[in-house]
Amino acid sequence: MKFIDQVEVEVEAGKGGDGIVAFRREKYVPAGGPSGGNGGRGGSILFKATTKLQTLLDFKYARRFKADDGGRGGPNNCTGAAGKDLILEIPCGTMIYDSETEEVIADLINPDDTFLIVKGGKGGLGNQHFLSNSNRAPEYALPGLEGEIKQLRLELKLLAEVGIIGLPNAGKSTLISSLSSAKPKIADYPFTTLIPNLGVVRKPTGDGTVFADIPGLIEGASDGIGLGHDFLRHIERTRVLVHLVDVNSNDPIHDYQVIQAELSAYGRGLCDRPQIIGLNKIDSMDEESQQYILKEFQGISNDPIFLISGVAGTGCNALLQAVWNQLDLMKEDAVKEISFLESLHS
Ligand SMILES: Nc1nc2c(ncn2[C@@H]2O[C@H](COP(=O)(O)OP(=O)(O)OP(=O)(O)O)[C@@H](O)[C@H]2O)c(=O)[nH]1
Ligand SMILES: [Mg+2]
Repeated sequence: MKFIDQVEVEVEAGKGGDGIVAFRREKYVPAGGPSGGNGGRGGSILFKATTKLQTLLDFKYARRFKADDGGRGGPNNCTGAAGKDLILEIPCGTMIYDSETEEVIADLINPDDTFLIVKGGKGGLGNQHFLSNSNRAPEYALPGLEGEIKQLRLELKLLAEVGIIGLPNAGKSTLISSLSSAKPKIADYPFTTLIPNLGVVRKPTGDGTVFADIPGLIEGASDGIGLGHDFLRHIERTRVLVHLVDVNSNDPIHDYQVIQAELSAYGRGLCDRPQIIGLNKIDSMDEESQQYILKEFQGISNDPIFLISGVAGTGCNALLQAVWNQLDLMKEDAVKEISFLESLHS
């Protein structure tokens, strides 16, 4: 269901104001010259990307947008007021298509990226403009031009629905390569992966879901250490997080908490993203220690927790099933939210 990730809208810029015909009226001047002012230009419509929005839900009900028309010209050569521009905010990562030709018009990725989509019509010229030696009293003025109109399709592109996070070396790249056909570099040192790897993981129903192996999360990432902000921004565009912890580390609970602290320091709802915890690399641990560490994590988190081995594939199906359940749950919530809003509008 693509209710909130895709919408059709119509945008119409304002019409330019008409120019007018007027003549100066002054005391003791029997026939003043032409003084009709030009019309003001119509307002344009711009899109602006913002991190405040995560979905296109706001466009579900308001589908037609029109900027203000320009004002008519006035006497005494006064130009009409310009129509106010209309700025429509959209979530970062929204692509704008022309719905008739399917051409991509713009792709607004970064916060504050702005794009002028339809331009306001020019104001018409007033009669003062047509004064010439052969015509001292022009009796005509031009109307303002119509504003542009476009039919658009907005589509929000998530980087990935599922983000795999964890400290360097937790086994993120190994997991994505075992779940999908992505083949990232894997090595036993931190920062092997420098940019997110994407991989498509198939659900039992056959649909593909994009997973991202998100590297570089370390203590201080939210303060911009390393490429911290870039990585955290990528996480912003995911719906569910798989949080991997290396069970062989000196202090797995501390590792987990470092990442949680970064998510919460970054803000923007990252620490509220549903998480599924994968206690990874259990192939190198005996059963008793596995149960011990599982209990420890159950003591500090209410999220679903799985003992897994990305290398051997142990526990991965159960973890994936939890991911699918979570995504289904979120879709159901989105559908409910929309039916609720629809009931308010009907
Ligand atoms: N025993 C064991 N080792 C694993 C497992 N998964 C990954 N490793 C090893 O852990 C090391 C790090 O794995 P990566 O997949 O590169 O880890 P990463 O989280 O992508 O690391 P960065 O890209 O540096 O952030 C490699 O030596 C892997 O072979 C596992 O399930 N079991
Ligand atoms: Mg990696």
